[in-house]
Amino acid sequence: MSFVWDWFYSVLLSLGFYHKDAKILFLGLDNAGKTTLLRMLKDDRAVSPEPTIHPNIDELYVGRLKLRAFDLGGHETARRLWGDYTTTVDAVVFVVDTTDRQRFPEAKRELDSLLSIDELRGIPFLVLGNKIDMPTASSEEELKFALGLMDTYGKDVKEPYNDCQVGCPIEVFMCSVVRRMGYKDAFQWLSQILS
Ligand SMILES: Nc1nc2c(ncn2[C@@H]2O[C@H](COP(=O)(O)OP(=O)(O)O)[C@@H](O)[C@H]2O)c(=O)[nH]1
Ligand SMILES: [Mg+2]
Repeated sequence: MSFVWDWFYSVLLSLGFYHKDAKILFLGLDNAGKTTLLRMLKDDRAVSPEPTIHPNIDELYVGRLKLRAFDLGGHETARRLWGDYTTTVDAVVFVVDTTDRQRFPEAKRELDSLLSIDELRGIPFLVLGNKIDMPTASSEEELKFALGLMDTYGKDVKEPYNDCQVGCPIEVFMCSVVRRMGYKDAFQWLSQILS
């Protein structure tokens, strides 16, 4: 636990995030693993007592950094609640359950609609293909195809991203939140993009 946390915490510190008002939105269909991920990132350095403040919303404060998770898909109230949040969002983490192929089209619809929101234009999108510990999980290739993300930013970030004209930098990383696999590389990518 503390290994991931210490790593995450040091990334936040190195980004100057800890003392900065920044917001990272965790979005995705219900059951994707957002609450589990935020719980994983929480320890006593986080101020909020429990991440879950509402069945479809989680919130976590780390210093002045706000992490917020919302369920998408069929939850119009949740959408209304996160609507006002988009103006100052620094990054979006979009979590997908890779074992739930039936809902890939629904996940794609939600992702596409996020990518078309003006306020989110130019903001980095990290797509996490979660639950790869399960034998039924899709491959990265299959997920990218299902989400229409065959042409992504690239995992090797050579320089910080600062040109919003060409659209959102978006990349897919496969992970297992419960096994604590994969998301370290993913957040590393995000932190390099943001730095
Ligand atoms: N096998 C597996 N199950 C996971 C993983 N992450 C989350 N889950 C399970 O998926 C279910 C939904 O997780 P939750 O965090 O509540 O999803 P949310 O609706 O996006 O907040 C729970 O039963 C979790 O235990 C993972 O990496 N692997
Ligand atoms: Mg949840």
